[in-house]
Amino acid sequence: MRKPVILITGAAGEIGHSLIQRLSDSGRTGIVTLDLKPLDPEIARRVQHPIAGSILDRALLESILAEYAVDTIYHLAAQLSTRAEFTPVAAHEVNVNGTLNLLEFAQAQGRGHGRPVMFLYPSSIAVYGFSSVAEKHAAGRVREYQYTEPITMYGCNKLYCEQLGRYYARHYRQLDADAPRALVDFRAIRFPGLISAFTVPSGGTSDYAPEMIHAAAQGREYHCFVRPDTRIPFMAMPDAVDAMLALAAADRDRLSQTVYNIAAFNPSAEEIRALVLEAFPEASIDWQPDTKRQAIVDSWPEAVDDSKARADWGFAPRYGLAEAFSDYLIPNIRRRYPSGP
Ligand code: AKB
Repeated sequence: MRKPVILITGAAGEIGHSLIQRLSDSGRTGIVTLDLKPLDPEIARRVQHPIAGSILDRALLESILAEYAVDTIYHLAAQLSTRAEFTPVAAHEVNVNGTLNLLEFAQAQGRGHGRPVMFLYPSSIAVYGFSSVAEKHAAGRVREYQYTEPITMYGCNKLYCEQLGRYYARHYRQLDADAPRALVDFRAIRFPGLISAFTVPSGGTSDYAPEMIHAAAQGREYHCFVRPDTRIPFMAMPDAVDAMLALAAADRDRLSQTVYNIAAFNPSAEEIRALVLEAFPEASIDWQPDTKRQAIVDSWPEAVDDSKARADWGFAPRYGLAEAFSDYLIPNIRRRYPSGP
């Protein structure tokens, strides 16, 4: 008998860290993880089987298939937008071929145990692409299908994988005489920039917000790589994890689409700086925009329309901007860096 489990790829990353904590705090056992990097020991103890390896290793995926009955996959492994621009082919390999491997894995799992495998996929606001700041301002809150002409490899990869997921969920091998049942229950969320009190991201372009806060809390100066007026959507990590769990728990019949925007707050970089200075008045934060990274952030929307997520599966974030700082970020970050200012 294969053991029923949840599989989390990219588990050592920021979302993985918080997701594992939340699942295990709620009593969920049977978590198997796959990542090249080792998990933090505090996270690893909550996992039944942390597997060190790559999503590109098909033999490894076969062995997981043979050992476990995977009901749900959180496919978090990805190369983020800044990193992907330096190694676009490698990023495509991980972000697209890795996702294809996992979708095939899910289909095979579903065939093995005869029921659909839930496939949760974190997409991103990077799937959007504006050609100018004027167009971005004029667009305001964008819907899922608008302005999807990304300018980054990561954005292209995420947009395409959303489509791949929809294909596996609805049209897989549609011409086969014995067309297999669609056994992948694909559900994607387009995440804004995420801010965690416990981890600092790396390789992304929305990283300026979390970097600014964590630097101030450690008494380190910060040179912000975007202009003060830069505005994109952000969200506190607990709301992102809650959203994934809420989408996973939603009744499939209520889901009118496979990909959902979600939104919480969308401060300018200057507004973030002001909140950081309120908490850490001695913080030294200046502006040193990097034209190339700035262009990436300028191509992302300043706000997204999440009315479908709210209507279909009840998405409702706990934290607005002020509460994210006062109730979540600042108290936890102060505890995290006890020798900070
Ligand atoms: C990145 O900056 O690449 C990510 C994202 C917005 O998806 N944080």
